[in-house]
Amino acid sequence: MALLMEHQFRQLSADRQVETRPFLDAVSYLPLFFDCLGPTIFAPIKVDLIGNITKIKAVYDTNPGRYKTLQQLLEAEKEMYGSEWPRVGATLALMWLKRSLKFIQIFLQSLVDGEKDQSNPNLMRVNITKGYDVALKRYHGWFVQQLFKAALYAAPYKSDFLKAISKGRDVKEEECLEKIRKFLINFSANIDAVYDIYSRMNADLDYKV
Ligand code: 0SG
Repeated sequence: MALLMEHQFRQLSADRQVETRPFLDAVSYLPLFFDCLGPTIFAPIKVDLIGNITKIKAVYDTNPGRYKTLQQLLEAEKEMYGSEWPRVGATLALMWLKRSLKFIQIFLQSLVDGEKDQSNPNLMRVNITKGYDVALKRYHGWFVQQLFKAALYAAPYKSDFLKAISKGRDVKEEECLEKIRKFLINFSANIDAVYDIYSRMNADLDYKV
């Protein structure tokens, strides 16, 4: 759990604006999360996630003052790109990034809620599938959905996953789940706020890859 707790997301202020810089700092550690699921097989997912983060950061770095919050960044791109928007620039990258973050959120929430396959309680397929169904499935065509089903069998046991996110330390399951619960408070609030921006600005797209 050390992996997540050392890089907590910021608590949002009352206006629920997500500041771009701290958000990018916090998400930059999340690709490591996929190493804990399996460094080789999940490498393409990690690459996709790093690509999203790099693209958003590149836009932010051109004018940190103008893009102080994620909402300001989307508003600026909307004006800049006209009819091409929102399938362009950092807006597109953040649209996909938020889905990967939502996958992680729902998966971890399901783990801490104790959802499990009663006959195989050390497997995480129930939790991973819930994350996938909520966050990603509707944006994936038949082929990618089949890849997901196959990849599910390469997912680690829960005990090994919890050890990996605890940086190799042997921690008690309940202790680790309690830390995940704490991590999820700010993490979930940030993700919900990003989803709200896309919904308010009508910036989400429904196409499948
Ligand atoms: C889900 C399948 C898991 C299988 C894992 C095993 C093997 C890997 C095979 C590769 C498949 C990886 C899945 C990646 C899919 C990507 O196509 C999609 C869409 O990606 C976006 O496409 C990019 O992220 C965008 O990048 S951007 O920053 O430049 O804007 C952009 O390129 C966009 C295309 O836009 S368009 O040009 O069409 O307008 N990515 C995802 O779906 C996110 C994947 C996260 C998966 C996490 C969950 C998996 C957990 C599995 C655990 C068993």
